[in-house]
Amino acid sequence: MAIPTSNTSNPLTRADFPANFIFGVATSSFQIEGATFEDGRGPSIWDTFCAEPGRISDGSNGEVACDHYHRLESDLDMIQSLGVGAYRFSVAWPRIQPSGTGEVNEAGLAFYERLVDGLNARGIEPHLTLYHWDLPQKLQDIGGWTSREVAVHFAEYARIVTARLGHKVRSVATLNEPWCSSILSYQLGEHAPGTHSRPAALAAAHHLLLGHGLAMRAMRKLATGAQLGIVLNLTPAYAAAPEFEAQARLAEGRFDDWFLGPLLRGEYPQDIWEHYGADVPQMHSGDLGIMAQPLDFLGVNYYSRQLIGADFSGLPGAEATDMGWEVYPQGLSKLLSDLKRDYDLPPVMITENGAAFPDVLSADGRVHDARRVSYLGAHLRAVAEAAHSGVDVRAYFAWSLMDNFEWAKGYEKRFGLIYVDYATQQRTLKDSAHWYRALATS
Ligand code: IFM
Repeated sequence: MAIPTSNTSNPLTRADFPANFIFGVATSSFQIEGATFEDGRGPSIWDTFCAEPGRISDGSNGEVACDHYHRLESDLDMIQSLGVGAYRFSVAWPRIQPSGTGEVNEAGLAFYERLVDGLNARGIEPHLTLYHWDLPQKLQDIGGWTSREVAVHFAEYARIVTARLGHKVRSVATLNEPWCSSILSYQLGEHAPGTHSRPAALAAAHHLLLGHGLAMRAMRKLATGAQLGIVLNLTPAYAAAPEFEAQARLAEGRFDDWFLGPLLRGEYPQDIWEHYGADVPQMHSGDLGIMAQPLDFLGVNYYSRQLIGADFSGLPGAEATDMGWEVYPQGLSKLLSDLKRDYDLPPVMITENGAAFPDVLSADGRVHDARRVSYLGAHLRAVAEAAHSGVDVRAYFAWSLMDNFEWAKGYEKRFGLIYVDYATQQRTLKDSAHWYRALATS
């Protein structure tokens, strides 16, 4: 394997990555599918949230999105045209169980089976995520993730999907970014259900991890051959000056270790537990043991770092994406080496990495997104370097396959390798897509 250098004039090739390294692209159900009321799908918390005035900055919703539900075959061809080896997608729970429990909707299962069969027929590995935030509304009506019962229902949903598709997919991840579906959703109020309570958020986080553990157990019993794991969004914290070290530790502990600890060590980080005081979740004996199921992989989503004690925009050479997030590939290097140092780490897949920029379709019919090419190149180089220094990292999924519904930011933020004209649903490969294909097929 060639030693990757930080010299950007030295282009990356497959040879910079371990043999069998997988290059993929990722999406999630609510962000691309549309067809929210078709074929028996029940309402989700995101349908409800979008209907509340002021929640989504452009006032949009997921009813049409990228119309992927109706364009499945041509979208599969489009993925194949990228030359990637894998596609990560999520299953919408309310398509499978419209009420979150009980009755199973065959049309929902059949849709994802067509998707998985279509990927396999095209030689693309399917990587399935069970929960990317579209909770059935009926389960929110009993408290959502603040209710312990929902963890039990999640395990049953996981069993249903894995019994049908587990033998046809390469991996199954239980949850995508539980920090977002707990803290961002129940404490910071930015995502559905949009509440503002720290105890509720910590209860939600606890039940999400419990649901993960119960689902892992149920899926293991099925022994389908799929690799089983979970996806976390991890964000290393840096202190801008020595006097901010303690705050940086707190920030990283709350964001990363609160989830990594129960999953990989069977314990919450003691310092953060004490910091949360009376807000900590109600635990039943045995919960931590359930959460710490052996993982076949850890999915890592990385976008940026947290800088504590300063505003990064004041730093020389600072660059921000359209989300206002700092471009900081060194954070991914630090994250991967810290994970290896601090935890008994299973194999890692980078399940999301990417950037939003205000892309435009040019008169020449192309989208010249040079900043995205540079962002992806720098982060992929960090991954190659981490692999070279001994981190067992096996895959990289660019976020995202195509522009899509960026949650509370609606359709205004474009993360895709493929440009979507929402008026016509026409898809156009951006320069970054051509660049990524050249790398993946090099
Ligand atoms: O679009 C999201 C995705 O759903 C989860 N991870 C972060 C992405 C960009 O914000």
